[in-house]
Amino acid sequence: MVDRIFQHPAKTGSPRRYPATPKTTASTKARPERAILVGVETRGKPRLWSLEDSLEELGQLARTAGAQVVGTLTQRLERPTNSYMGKGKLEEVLVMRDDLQADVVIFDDELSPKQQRNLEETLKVKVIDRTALILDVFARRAQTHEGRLQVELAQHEYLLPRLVGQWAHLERLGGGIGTRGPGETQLETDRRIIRNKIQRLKRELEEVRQHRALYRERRKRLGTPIVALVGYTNAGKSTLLNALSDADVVAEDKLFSTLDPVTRKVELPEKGSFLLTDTVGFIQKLPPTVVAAFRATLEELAEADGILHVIDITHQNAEGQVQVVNRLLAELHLEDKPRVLALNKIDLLPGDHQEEGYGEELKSGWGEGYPVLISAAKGWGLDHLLTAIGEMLEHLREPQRDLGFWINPQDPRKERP
Ligand SMILES: Nc1nc2c(ncn2[C@@H]2O[C@H](COP(=O)(O)OP(=O)(O)OP(=O)(O)O)[C@@H](O)[C@H]2O)c(=O)[nH]1
Ligand SMILES: [Mg+2]
Repeated sequence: MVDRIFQHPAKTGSPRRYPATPKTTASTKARPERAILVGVETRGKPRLWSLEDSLEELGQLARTAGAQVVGTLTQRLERPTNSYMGKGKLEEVLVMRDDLQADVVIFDDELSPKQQRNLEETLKVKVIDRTALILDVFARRAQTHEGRLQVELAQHEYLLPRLVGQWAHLERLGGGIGTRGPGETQLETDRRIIRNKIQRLKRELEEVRQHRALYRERRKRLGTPIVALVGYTNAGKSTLLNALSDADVVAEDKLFSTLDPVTRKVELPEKGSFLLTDTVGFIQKLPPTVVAAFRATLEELAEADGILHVIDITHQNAEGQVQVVNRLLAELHLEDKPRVLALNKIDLLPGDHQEEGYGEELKSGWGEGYPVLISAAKGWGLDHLLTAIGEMLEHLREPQRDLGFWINPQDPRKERP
């Protein structure tokens, strides 16, 4: 699984290439890696997620990366320690490691290089954090040149500060091979290799971005409005794109099925059409380096005229997911774009969906944007959804009209369209 991003460049004799093909030794083929999940909740830190929900999501990520979850462990602490958790709890992890024959322990936050090193020393087993796991899943999903470049960039940015830890560790053990060198130490050489690689990736991505910008310019000149699908991972964005167009995008019950942007034309019922773009989903604790590395993809959102936010209203933590998406949209300076909220998967809810006024109460409290109830899988509510999108785009075409409602439906001055 994720070990390939920890492999030291010096050990391979050349800069690492990502995504590397995982080794298919007899043992890795025989059984999936057995993983223990560990999470810590610190007091006083504002949180949208319960520890248990967050670990469940971590488990989904781990399974997507090909691991088998054999155990979980949680702790509530004042603040994380130099080893992420308390000494006593670490003893428990050690016992679990042996009892459950675990190959890897996965931590539900990004570990500092120091924490990582301490944990590896204590646990004597592979230690992975949430960021590395997300990057591993991304590496599996990236199909296009752009996607792969972005994942590689994020992986190298992640690796750079962690090289220090690995070598400091060796030095403490009394130096030895790799810690001495004529003129330039091994660590400096490796850092330089990684920095050069980062520069190269950034240059290549800049070319991709410029190409994309040209392409978008051309699309703009054609005058077809663009709507961007956004939402938490697994909310049903790709299923909706498939339902609204003849797209054949992979949609499955896995996190981050989609990584690379896909755009399809969608016809409106009355007249006209728009372009609908499906991109990478969002997730809690998405590290800033990943967001920065995915700039080229996320710029697709910036160019959109409106946003279609897909929400899985059946998810136990739907409200938390919406807040994560809203927060990321604000970080990307997209909070002022008009929005339609597709409240998805209503087929999983009890009740008579055909009944007049069904689910009216479900529509409130989701925050900014115009809410529509749908089931992307069953094709329910799509006509209403298209009408709402059509009206949003209509408002955009007439700049003198007030867009306020689409941005804040709670604003009492605005009428529903
Ligand atoms: N019951 C039900 N399942 C749905 C509905 N829409 C999507 N799903 C399921 O939800 C899962 C995720 O759907 P996707 O369309 O892949 O979700 P996504 O938002 O594109 O997810 P990522 O690309 O992974 O971020 C799949 O198993 C879909 O079949 C729906 O309306 N009802
Ligand atoms: Mg998808």
